Amino acid sequence: MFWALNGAAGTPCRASQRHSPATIMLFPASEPVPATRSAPFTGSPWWSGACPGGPRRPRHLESSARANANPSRAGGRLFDESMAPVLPEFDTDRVVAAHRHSEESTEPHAWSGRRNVIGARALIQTLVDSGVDVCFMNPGTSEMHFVHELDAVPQMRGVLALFEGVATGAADGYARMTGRPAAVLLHLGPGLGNGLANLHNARRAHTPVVTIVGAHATYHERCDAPLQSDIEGVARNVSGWYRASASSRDVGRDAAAAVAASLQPPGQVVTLVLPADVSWSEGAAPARPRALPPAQPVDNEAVDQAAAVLTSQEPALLLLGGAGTREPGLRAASRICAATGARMLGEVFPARQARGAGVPRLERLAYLVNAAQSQLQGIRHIVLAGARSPVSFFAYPGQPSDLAPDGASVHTLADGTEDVTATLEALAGRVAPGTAPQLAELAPPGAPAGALDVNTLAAAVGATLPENAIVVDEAQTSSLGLPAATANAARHDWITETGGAIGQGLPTALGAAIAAPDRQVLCVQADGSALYTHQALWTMARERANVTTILVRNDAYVILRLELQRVGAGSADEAGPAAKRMLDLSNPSINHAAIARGFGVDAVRVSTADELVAALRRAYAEPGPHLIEAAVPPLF
Ligand SMILES: Cc1ncc(C[n+]2csc(CCOP(=O)(O)OP(=O)(O)O)c2C)c(N)n1
Ligand SMILES: [Mg+2]
Repeated sequence: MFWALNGAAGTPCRASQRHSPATIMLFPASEPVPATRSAPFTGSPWWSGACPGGPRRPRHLESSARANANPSRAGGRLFDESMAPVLPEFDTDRVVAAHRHSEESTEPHAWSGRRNVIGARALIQTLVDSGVDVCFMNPGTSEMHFVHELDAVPQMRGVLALFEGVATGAADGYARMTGRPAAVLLHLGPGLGNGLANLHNARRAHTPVVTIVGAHATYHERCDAPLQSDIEGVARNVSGWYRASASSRDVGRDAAAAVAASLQPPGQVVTLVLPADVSWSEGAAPARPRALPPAQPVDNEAVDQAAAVLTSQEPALLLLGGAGTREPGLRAASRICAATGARMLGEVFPARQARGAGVPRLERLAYLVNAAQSQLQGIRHIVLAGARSPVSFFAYPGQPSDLAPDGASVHTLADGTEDVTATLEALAGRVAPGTAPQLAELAPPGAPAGALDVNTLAAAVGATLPENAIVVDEAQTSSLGLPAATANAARHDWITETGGAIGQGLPTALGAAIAAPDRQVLCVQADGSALYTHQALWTMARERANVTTILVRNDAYVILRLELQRVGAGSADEAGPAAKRMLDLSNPSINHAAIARGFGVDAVRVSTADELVAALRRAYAEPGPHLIEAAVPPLF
C-alpha cells in the first residue's frame, strides 16, 4: 500500500494512527496454553533437578540462595553456551532465531510434571529463556518472591533503581542498544505511575519493554487495602499489550506472551500484572519462548510510487525515523537522495541515530516551528520512512500544528510496523543502482579553550568523543551546538528524548551502559531535567557503569523562558517575580557534583572549556561513572 495526501497540508492517511497502543489484551487471558516443549536446558545444576537451596520446605519458603552461583550472563542458555557476557549490539535477529528454534523443539520441558515450582520462579525462568535477562526494579512487599527467586535463576541480572523512573528509563536505554527488551519490576499502581514518564518515552521510541507490576494477592483485592488501585488504568496509557496473570499455572505462558508482544514490530511497552499469590503459589512451569512474526515483506507498490515521486523532479523530502535512522537505513537513504536529488531529514527526536565518521550525515527536523518550516519550505512531496508526518511539538497561538507545507503531498513508504530498512534498500536498488552513499569524513573540531558556552561545550564533546560512543542527549537548550560539532566526530550512536518527558537522560544512559559495557556512554544532561531521576547516579556507581555525564548547570528551566514567550504569555524578562521564580533554579544554587559524590560517583566542577576537555579525557580513560558539572550560561 502507498498512502498519499494531496492538496492542503493535513494528516497523512495512516501513519498518524500508528502511535496509539495496538493490542490491548484484557484480563483474564483467554488464549490456549501452548504445548510444553523444551529446549536443551539440562546442563545447569538448577535444571538438573535438586534445588540447590537444601531442605524440602514449601518452595516459596525455601532458601534457594546460591552463594556461589555465577551471576554472569554468559550462563544464559537461551542462545548458546559460548554467548559472551556482553551480548553484541542489536540482538533482535538472535532473539527471533532463538524463539523459532524453541518453537520447533519437541523435547519435553525439564520441568514438565513438577508441581512445586512457584510462579515467581517460572516467570523469571521464562523471561530468561525468552532472551530477557536483565530486570531493572524497585520492589515492594508484593514482589518479594520475585526478588527471592533471583538467586534461583542467576541468569537474570537484577539491577536495583532507587526510583521507578530510573528503572523504566534504564529499560528503554537498554533495549535501544540491544534490540531486545529488559524487564522492569514495579510495585503496584503507585510504582507503575512513578515509572510512567519514561515508559511514555519508551512508547514513543517503540522500545520493547516488559513491565511486570506486582499486585496484591487476588483474594486480597476485595479488601481495598491501602495500596489497591487501578493498575490497568495506569498501564493502558503506555502499554500496547496488557495482561494480569490469573494463577501460577498461567504465569509462564503469560510471560512468554509478554516478551513476544513487546517485540511485535516496531516494538512496544507491555505490562504483565503479577498478583502476589500467583507469585508465591506452586504449580507453575516456565513456558517456551513464543515464535515472533516474520518481518513483513517489502511493499513493492509503495516502493514504485516513492520512486515515481522522488524522480518526478519536484522538490521532495525523505523523512527518516525508527529503523531508518540506523546505519543501514541511512546508507540506503543517502544513495536514494544522491541519485534523485531529494533531501533527507530525520525526525525531531529519533530513538537512536547512527552518526559520525563513515556514516551518512542526517540533519534532523527542528524542534522550533519556524526553523522546521524553513527546512520544509518549497517541499512538494514528503516521503515517510519510519517517521510520522511533521507536526509542531506544541500548539502556539497563530502557528500551524501540521508542518507539512501547503500543497505538499505526504506519502508513507514504510511505517514503523514494516521493514523500514529493507524497504529503503529496495528503493535504493530501484532508483540508485551503482550510487554510493555519501559518508561523513572524520574531522572533529579542535579542542576549545576559554569561556564555556553552548558552542565551546559542543566543541569539547566533538573534540574528545571516543570511537563507538553512545551519546544520550538530554541537554535541552544546551544541545544547540552538539549536532554540528559531532557530525564529523568518531562514529557514535545518538539517543534522544523521544516523548518529551524529561528525566530520561541519566536512566537511559545507565541502561545503555549495561547493554553495551564495552562502549563509552556520554550523557549530556541539563540540570533541571537531571533532578527528576538523579538517583540513577547511585545505580551507575553500584553497577560500575561506564557513563560520563556532563551536567550542564545553568540554574534555570531555560527552555521554559522561551516557551513562556512562544505561547504568548509574555516575555520572560518582563514576567512578574512570582512567574520568574517558577523558572529559576538559582536560589539556592544546586551543587550537582556534591550530589553525585553522595551517590558514589566521581565528580568535578568545571567552568572553562579547557577544564571540560581535560575532565572528559580523564573520565573516558577511567572505568566507571564520572560526572562533570559544567557551568554554562543560559542561552536565553
Ligand atoms: C515529565 C515532564 N515534566 C515537565 C516537563 C516540562 N519541562 C520541559 S523542559 C523543562 C525544564 C528543562 O530545564 P533544564 O533541564 O534545566 O534544561 P534547560 O532548559 O535549562 O536547558 C520542563 C520543566 C516535561 N517536559 N516533562
Ligand atoms: Mg537548566
